[in-house]
Amino acid sequence: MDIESLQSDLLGAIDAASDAASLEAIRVRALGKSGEVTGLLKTLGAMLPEQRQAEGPRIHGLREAVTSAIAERKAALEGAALEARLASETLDLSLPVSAGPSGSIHPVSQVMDELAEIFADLGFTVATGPEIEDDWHNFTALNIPETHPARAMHDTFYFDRTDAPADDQSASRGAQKMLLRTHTSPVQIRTMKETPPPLRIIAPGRVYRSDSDATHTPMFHQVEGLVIDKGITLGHLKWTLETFVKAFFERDDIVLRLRPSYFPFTEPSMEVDVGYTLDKGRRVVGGAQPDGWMEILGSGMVHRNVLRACGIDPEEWQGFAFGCGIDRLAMLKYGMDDLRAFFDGDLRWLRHYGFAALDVPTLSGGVGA
Ligand code: 2NL
Repeated sequence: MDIESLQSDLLGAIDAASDAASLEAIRVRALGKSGEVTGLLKTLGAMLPEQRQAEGPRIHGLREAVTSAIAERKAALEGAALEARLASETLDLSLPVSAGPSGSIHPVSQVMDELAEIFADLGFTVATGPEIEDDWHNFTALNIPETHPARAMHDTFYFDRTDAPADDQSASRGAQKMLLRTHTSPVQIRTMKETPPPLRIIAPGRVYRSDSDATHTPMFHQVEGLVIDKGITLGHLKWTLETFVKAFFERDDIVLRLRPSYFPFTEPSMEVDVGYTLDKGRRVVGGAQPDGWMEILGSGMVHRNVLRACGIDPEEWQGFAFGCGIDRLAMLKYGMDDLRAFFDGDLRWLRHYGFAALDVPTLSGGVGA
């Protein structure tokens, strides 16, 4: 066959190829190892120089024409295939979903909801505030002196910037250091300054300390409670904590032990232990005759200096406050042993310990149910 008719033959076949496979078959037939064009190229070696000069450009021209025709046809076929796919794979976003949500409620969120519910029954509301705080609200107003170890760099995450907007306290002190709050107490400070007593609030949320090991994470969750009223005593504090712990652990045989302690913001101050009993070597909160004690809370009567800093007259108003770690409460109630797993985002852990997403987040969804 001469070169012209071979070329028109091949170009015709390329044009007629209707899919990638038939196009590939033509490429092999023409340009493959023993293809027709390849065969012609091989004949060049045996030709006399003059003959090669005449035939060479014609055979190379044939190869180029076939190669570019194949490339063109390939692009056209791929374009058409994409168009067809786009047309067939349209997504109707208005259709109803076929599966329910697959996420779950994190144990920390579950416990926060439980706390809000328990304290709502006792007349408390939930207060929130900024996680980026200034020195005054996080420390000074809480009667924490400049020299207190809690202010040291190794505990507190400070920001570089010192040009905080000056409020009425800082105006006389100049620019304030900004920091990540180390407890949720500044929320209560803000509430006391803004809302006249009586007050009953809890402040749950994230807090930050520069600390990281098996039992400490640099971010953790805390809940604090505050009551300000007339004639408030340690008796009110003790009853409130007992009522709370019984409701949270869903049993009545809870024994609390109050030990004298020290916090700069309360006077007197107490640490609260809860009795546990051993069940196959595991500590379980509760039991009328405890096998041992676990510390779960810090508390006390609000220091007069704190009340004064918030513009409340300590001769007229008294109060109690308490604070505890939410992550630890969750571990005790739901039997988790590694704090760090809380913040790993491991889906297997979340599926195991998480709570059903559409559950009403109440005590009835807890261990008792
Ligand atoms: C602990 C101890 C505590 C408070 C927090 C507080 C807040 C204000 C005034 C007075 Cl605004 N007190 N909070 C009181 C006692 C203890 O927490 O060990 N937390 C993990």
